[in-house]
Amino acid sequence: MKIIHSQTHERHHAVAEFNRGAMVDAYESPDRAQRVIATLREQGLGPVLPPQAFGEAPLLRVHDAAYVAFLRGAYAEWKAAGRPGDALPMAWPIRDLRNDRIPDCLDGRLGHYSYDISTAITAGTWDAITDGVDIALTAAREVLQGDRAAFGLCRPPGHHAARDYYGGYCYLNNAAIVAQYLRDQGAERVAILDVDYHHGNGTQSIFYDRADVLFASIHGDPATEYPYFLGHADERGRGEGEGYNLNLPLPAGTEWAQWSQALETACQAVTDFAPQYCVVSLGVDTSEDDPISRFRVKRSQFPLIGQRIAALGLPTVLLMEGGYATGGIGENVAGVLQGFESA
Ligand code: OKP
Ligand code: ZN
Repeated sequence: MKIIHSQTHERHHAVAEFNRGAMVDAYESPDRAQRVIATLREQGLGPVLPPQAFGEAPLLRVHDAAYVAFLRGAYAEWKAAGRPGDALPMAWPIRDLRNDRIPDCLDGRLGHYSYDISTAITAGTWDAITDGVDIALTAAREVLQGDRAAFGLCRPPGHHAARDYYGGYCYLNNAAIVAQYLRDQGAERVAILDVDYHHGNGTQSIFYDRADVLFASIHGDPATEYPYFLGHADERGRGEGEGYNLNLPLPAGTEWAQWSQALETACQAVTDFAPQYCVVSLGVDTSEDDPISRFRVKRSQFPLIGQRIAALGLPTVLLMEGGYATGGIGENVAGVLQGFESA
């Protein structure tokens, strides 16, 4: 299958992230995508193609225009204010604090448009995230034009980003933008299958009221895992969207036997939905080696994920999300893609 990749992601490089009371090296690093592309090439997957430019229209179908303008300018504003390092928020409008007035000052807007402190806006963030959207859309275009599947090697990931806020290392929601693009190109129904360890709260939020995009996610139980505040099984969609959101939270320590049962449930829901396309939020942080996650999927089991997704029999756009065990990230992604192709 075609792999869409460019090196622009390297411009997004957070100096450090706040974790459990200390600043540590950022887990979401350029090294991740470098290792993935190196392994995919070694294993003869591909061809590897560069992204085409789609402009801002497709991302504005999903994201708020003022939010996008904020992302574009935030780093320059931060530097103009004489701040050191990367742009980080300090305060957020929880519960009865106001969301309806966007503060004038930069610190206020950083808090208004974000929900955690782990998601730095760096000098090259805008370049990397807009290139990531082009990567995702280029993969989608290949599938629209008849390819069985394509892989977009997006970095940073996207599934925690909602219509007008960022967090969880995510700024623009690549999977949501692709699903909307496929709809706009004429697909009636699109399924998004999210197999990243973390709940795709941004994707859920974007499509929560809609019956035309199914969101199905297998993830660490938010009672104990990031993003903590969304991703429970009782979130089933709202209004017309009721019944089109499926969360399958699993406990820390979950191994293949239980995880693969959840995959079966999610895949059955996708099949019942009868979509024209499937978009996969492909995180490999379900690995037993992942430093920030707590499932126990083994390297030898990643091909089985690809096989099961291929068995849906749908034109499929696979997009990179998480995976922080840099030693095995390339092999695990390659395993999914090989499994898909062998099915
Ligand atoms: C992104 B994706 C604090 C730990 C919080 C945020 C995890 C984001 C995961 N430093 N980490 O879903 O792989
Ligand atoms: Zn994740």
